[in-house]
Amino acid sequence: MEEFDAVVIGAGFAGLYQLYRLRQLGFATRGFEAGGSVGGTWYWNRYPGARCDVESMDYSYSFSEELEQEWEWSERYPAQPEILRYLDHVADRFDLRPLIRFDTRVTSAVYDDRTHRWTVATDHGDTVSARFVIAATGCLSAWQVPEFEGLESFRGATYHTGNWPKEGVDFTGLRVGVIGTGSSGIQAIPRIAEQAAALHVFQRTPNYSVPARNHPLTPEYQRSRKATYREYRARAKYSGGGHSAIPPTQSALEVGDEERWSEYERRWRIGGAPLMQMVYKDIMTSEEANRTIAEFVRAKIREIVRDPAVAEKLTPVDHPFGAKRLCVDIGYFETYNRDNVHLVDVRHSPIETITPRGVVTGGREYELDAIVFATGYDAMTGPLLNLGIRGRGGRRLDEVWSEGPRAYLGIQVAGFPNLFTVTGPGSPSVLSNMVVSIEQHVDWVSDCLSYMREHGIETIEPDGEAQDAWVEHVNTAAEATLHPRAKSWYLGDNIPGKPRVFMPYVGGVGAYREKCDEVVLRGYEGFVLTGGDH
Ligand code: N01
Repeated sequence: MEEFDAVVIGAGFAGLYQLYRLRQLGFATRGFEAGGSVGGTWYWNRYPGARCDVESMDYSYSFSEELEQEWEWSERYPAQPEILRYLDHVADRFDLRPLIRFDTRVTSAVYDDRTHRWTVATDHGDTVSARFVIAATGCLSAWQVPEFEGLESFRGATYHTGNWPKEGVDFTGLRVGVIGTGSSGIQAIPRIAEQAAALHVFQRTPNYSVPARNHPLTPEYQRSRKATYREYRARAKYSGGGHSAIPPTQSALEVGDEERWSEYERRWRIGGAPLMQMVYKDIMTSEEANRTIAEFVRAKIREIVRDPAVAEKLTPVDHPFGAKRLCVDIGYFETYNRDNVHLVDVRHSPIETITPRGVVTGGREYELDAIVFATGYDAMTGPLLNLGIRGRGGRRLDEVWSEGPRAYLGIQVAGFPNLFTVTGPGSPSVLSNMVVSIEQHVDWVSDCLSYMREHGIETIEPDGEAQDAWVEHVNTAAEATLHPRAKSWYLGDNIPGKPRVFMPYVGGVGAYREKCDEVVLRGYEGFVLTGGDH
């Protein structure tokens, strides 16, 4: 059995940077990646319209000034092929590929109480031993197709946005059904509509979406941003969401109706999520404040969509603005003005069955040549539970988390020594610019491993009480916001039977970073370290 200091699972933004850091520190490391190349979410999500909703100059690594200066982004919001090119470039520039076994899925990771080592097995028959396992498996990588009756009988093609064919799909002249109107559906629908003969959108919950106002980046803009990149990055690290937008101090309710409306209008014209979410300080904490912006977006939908009945169906009314992940689109609502696009409400009459010819709902069969599932993910916990993790005493992670995820700082789980989760449940993760959160976690883990080596420490894992207190804090923080007022994947609502627990930490990346640093300064407070001279 090959022996390593560490195994890193996943080769997306998190895995690549983790491999880079560990090699730099001289740890013998093996990476495993289920995909055929690097990229993680950007390797799999090749659906038409796939694009990041964080601006490209923010959604990029900060660890290398040279990389930061030499890479040129072409658009305000990077499209999937460009992000994948960037990650390919990173893998080559830092020579990371030799560390990774591609097309290889980890099937189990089992801790040995006697040797304090992990045995990691894969679907390719590899079995390796490592002191540390670092799950860089992403928060949104376990795609899910609901269990529709008759699905396997469908004679046309089926796709999931999160597992899109590498060679692409040509929908020209086809009758296409898209199920799901979250971020993925909202991006894919306008592009598929441009090709399909007829597009049926099966919508269960209408969503809030704001325009991206995407545009090419001029060389002058890039030059000016790059001139102050360091200061900018420093601000982002201590911000709320991992970008440098200035946090509002005013309440939406302190402002007159007209002034507030025109501020929303101004920001709608500029486009993008942070600007719309951060207009006033109480948008996500006060129902009344939230209603003002929800009403604004509803009015926009009515203004854009010509058919009032369709506009009505597209209008979100059952949850506050931003309580589910806010979508960012390019021409989404406008798409419903096309003659070939038909909106089917499956809230009131859910999809009954899928037949060889199409989808049945409301007593009608919609004949289709292809179905696109934009139905989301078993978020945050799914990718970890799929690894077959067994910790101290052979305890399975899925048993330990049977009532919802419990982790200390979202980075380690009591009972699973030397296992680290990059952007795990209980960390800001999906509520932030992921790259900022990833770099912070990877740096924390790398420093921790160095510290352990320096002091001869054998194992690290959370103390149960510290973990309980953190989980409690994460829940209390979420309850102070409007997030729990929506059914969302943040709470596991999209997976039947999944315990309803708010998984990401709403406290912001700056406050969270300070907490993580403070824990280290206090000698890894809340962690149990064994062996060594600490
Ligand atoms: O998934 P989702 P996603 N019958 O879970 C519907 C990130 N992301 O892939 O809302 C009918 O949000 C479901 O309906 P409902 C981002 O963090 C980022 O779109 O549960 N419909 C919903 O409409 C995002 O939040 C980017 O009622 C069913 C949809 O499927 C996250 O990934 C781009 C159904 C699922 O929406 C996930 O987004 C893309 C059923 N049985 C993704 N089951 C950017 O950066 C589910 N649905 C821009």
